[in-house]
Amino acid sequence: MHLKLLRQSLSTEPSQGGCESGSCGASGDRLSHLPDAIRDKVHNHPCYSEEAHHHYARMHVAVAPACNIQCHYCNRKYDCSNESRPGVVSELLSPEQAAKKVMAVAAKIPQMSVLGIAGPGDPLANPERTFETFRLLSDKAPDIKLCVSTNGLALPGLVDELCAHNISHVTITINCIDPEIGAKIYPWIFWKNRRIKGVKGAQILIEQQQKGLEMLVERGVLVKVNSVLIPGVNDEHLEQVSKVVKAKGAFLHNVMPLIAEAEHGTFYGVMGQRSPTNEELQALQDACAGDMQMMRHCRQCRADAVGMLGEDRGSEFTLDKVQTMEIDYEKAMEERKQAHAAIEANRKAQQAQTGETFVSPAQIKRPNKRSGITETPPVLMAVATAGNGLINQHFGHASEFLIYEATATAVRFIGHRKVDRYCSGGDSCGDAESALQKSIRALEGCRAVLCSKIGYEPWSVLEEAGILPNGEHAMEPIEGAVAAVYREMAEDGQLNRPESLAQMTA
Ligand code: CLF
Ligand code: SF4
Repeated sequence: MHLKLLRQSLSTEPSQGGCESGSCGASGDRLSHLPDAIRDKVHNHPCYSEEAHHHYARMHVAVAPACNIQCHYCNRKYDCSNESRPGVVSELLSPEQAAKKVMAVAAKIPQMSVLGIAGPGDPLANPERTFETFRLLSDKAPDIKLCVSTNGLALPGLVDELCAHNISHVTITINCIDPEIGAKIYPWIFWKNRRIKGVKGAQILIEQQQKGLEMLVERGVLVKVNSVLIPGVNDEHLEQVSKVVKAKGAFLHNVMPLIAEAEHGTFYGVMGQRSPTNEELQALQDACAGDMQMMRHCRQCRADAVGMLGEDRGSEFTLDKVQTMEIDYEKAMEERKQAHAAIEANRKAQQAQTGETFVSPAQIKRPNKRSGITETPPVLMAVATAGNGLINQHFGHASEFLIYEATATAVRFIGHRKVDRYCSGGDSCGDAESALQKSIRALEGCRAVLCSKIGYEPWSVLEEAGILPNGEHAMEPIEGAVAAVYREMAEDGQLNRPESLAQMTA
């Protein structure tokens, strides 16, 4: 019984029944339900495995400037917002410059495991530049996984070439399967030397995306589908999209919130189209999760992002800096191999530790039914982490918090929330008060925040706001710590509240 509950707590998604097959070992390896070939592909890919993103880094190279469609959430002055966060223009690289940059990053960041091409336009609308970059890298950095993200229009015609370059992971952005909805997202596509507008253009795009998905799955490439959630446009449609792409063999579905700021000059931004709230995003992800594995840890990276998801070390690797770097790639590859072996040993130890520390909250006293309380409610907790799957960051140093939901039987990751750092030390504390208030707003709905340390001042303010600061689980694995805090709250009677209050946390 205990092991079963532990396994549920390690799952990133509600149980699909896979654990009952006997394939879940006591090791707590949460990818163990996957066939070996797929497990090999995802275990160190920070986007395809939620747990891997605590340990491994990715980078993008911006080699693809052109695009063959127009999305209403995109302004070409900025990166492709299918896979990127608009806001800063990436430094465009030639394939040779890109290859050199990848080798420099891979030599300096031992966690690096994946190279993705995701813009700033559409990689497959720039096939020569994209494939030349992949060709150079397969030669020079054969241990790096190759990944690409596309709007899908040119995909079917390039599937063979993608496979010839050993591209193991492909993301297709599919926002709809209904051309009427598509016409509200894509004003035009460029197809066979003509610009095709409205429903007709959207119809062609959708057909190409679906065909490309089927072809990739047939060839054993892992496909992730990204969808931009646009309230009032495709919000009621994406559950159906999820069902269809799952049926066609997509491995993962990543529903991302629309980013539409007027200052980005996009059609949606200028028209005042709103972005979804955290609650709307989570509700849709939960609705789709019944049908397939959902990605919830996407950071909507830039087309030249470098580092762990959520951090951007691009400024350490600008073109001028990279040009002057001396790289002994053979040596770097060997060092990375050792670093990855250490990461894997650490992951195993953490999973074992989680197993030892995790005691099911279901084993604690049940609430008294006469009080009108029927069940300990789910609780949201925020976690400050600097990586490695541990509670290892000072509250004031966090620029984002991971959000977990604990229930009586499971702990699951549900997303992240960005904040302004409350404290950067030294003389920069002038804005601390407003930054703290913003953090508190960002943590709305959370009952606790787990961090390695926290100062007295923010402690009091958080407590007053009903968010319990907790520094008692510093350096512990996240899921085990969240489960332990839930148990402590339940034992203290903090969860024994009338149903009306309990609903506030869900
Ligand atoms: Fe890059 Fe995308 Fe490959 Fe990852 S990102 S091409 S699959 S290596 Fe990842 Fe960034 Fe989200 Fe993309 S967090 S935006 S899903
Ligand atoms: Fe912009 Fe990307 Fe859409 Fe092209 S596919 S219009 S680059 S968001």
